[in-house]
Amino acid sequence: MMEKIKTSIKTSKDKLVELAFQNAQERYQEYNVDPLVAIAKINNIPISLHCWQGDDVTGFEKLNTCSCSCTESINNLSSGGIQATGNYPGRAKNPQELRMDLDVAMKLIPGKKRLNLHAIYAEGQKAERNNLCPEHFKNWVSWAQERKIALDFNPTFFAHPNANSGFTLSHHDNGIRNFWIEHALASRKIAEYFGKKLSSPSINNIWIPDGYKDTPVDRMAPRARLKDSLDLIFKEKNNPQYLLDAVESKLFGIGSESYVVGSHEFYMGYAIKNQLLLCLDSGHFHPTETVSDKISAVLLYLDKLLLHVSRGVRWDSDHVVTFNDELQEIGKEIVRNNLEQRVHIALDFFDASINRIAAWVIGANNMIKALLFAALEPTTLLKEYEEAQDFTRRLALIENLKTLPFAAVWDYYCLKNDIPIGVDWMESVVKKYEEEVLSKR
Ligand code: RNT
Ligand code: ZN
Repeated sequence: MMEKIKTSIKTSKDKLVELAFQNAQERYQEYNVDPLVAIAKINNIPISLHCWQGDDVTGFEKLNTCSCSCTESINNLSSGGIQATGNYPGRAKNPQELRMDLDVAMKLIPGKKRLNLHAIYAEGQKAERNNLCPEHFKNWVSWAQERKIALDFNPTFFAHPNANSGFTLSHHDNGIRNFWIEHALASRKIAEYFGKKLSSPSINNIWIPDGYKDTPVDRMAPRARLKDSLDLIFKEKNNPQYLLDAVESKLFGIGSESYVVGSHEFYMGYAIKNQLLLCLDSGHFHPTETVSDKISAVLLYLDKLLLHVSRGVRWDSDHVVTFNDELQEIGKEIVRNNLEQRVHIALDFFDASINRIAAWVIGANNMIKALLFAALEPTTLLKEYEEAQDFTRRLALIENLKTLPFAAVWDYYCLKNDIPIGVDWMESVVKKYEEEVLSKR
């Protein structure tokens, strides 16, 4: 009986969604915009989901089998200036749990998805980070193959004794620096293996925490060492069919407030000189600077970009991305300029104060909403106004677009992908899973 009632409620809601969509189609038609075309366009733009939201960037190194006790307590060491705050119950504590959680989240996110891994998510025989190999990620590859998704990768330059000083690739000690160079080289091999196995180039993104808490005397030497390290790491050219290399800058971190070796200027110069991907993280700039404004500038000099879509609140706090102005502007920059092949979208946030699966779903769906919202824009008309210097019409139309029935198009997109409408997924999927699985961990 209960089931029957639920089904009929669902059906009437489906009907409402269909009706609202028909109405939306007519409203957007006024501006020569076809919502079905918009949906088809954004449905093919991949979003790389970051595995680290599921376990607060902890990784599984300490679970891996070891014959000695060398790096037993590798986790909980200095986290390199990034921090997941909160203690919501149910964190994934092993690869099986993380993959299960990802499966739940991914069913609630429409469109094309990838998964972004970090080196600390290796499985099997314990290996130092400089000795990691594709074998350590074979379970992730099988998982990805079954789901027909591709994988991206990141070497992990934090939460390790060799990163305790706060320096890695720019370390003054050659032994430590070499360890991290070898780790980066091993990571490129792993990403290349992903690319080959999954028939889609894998992006290997380098972010290091290196920097000083207080004002340094020598700003030049660590940057010169970082440049040398990168030259060695990228000496062997990538085959872009399998591997794409990215470098990620940052303004400051916890413990590197005064000086960051890999600053924006450093990596911008390095990426352009060596034609790598530049990774722009939306939490890594001064709060009044926006990544959306940087895309068109950087892409005049580089073929491709990587985005780490995040939300800084006062600092690089990695909050779940919301459907705010900046996210919408990022979506518009990509869609308006047809940059979906040149801008790779990856997410980067970690909130441990809310249900982690909901965090993935809310953040990823907001990113997709931003793309859909952009795809529903009558860009040609707006450009005409702009070229005619009719800024009055431009502003009026941009503001009007904000209250067109966008939600009806989003709901319809979800309906067609079997995703519960609105926040219906919260009770029917996420809270149910929390009760049955997460709360028992
Ligand atoms: C840190 C960088 C980096 C990390 C991930 C976990 O500030 O944003 O991308 O968040 O590698
Ligand atoms: Zn990032």
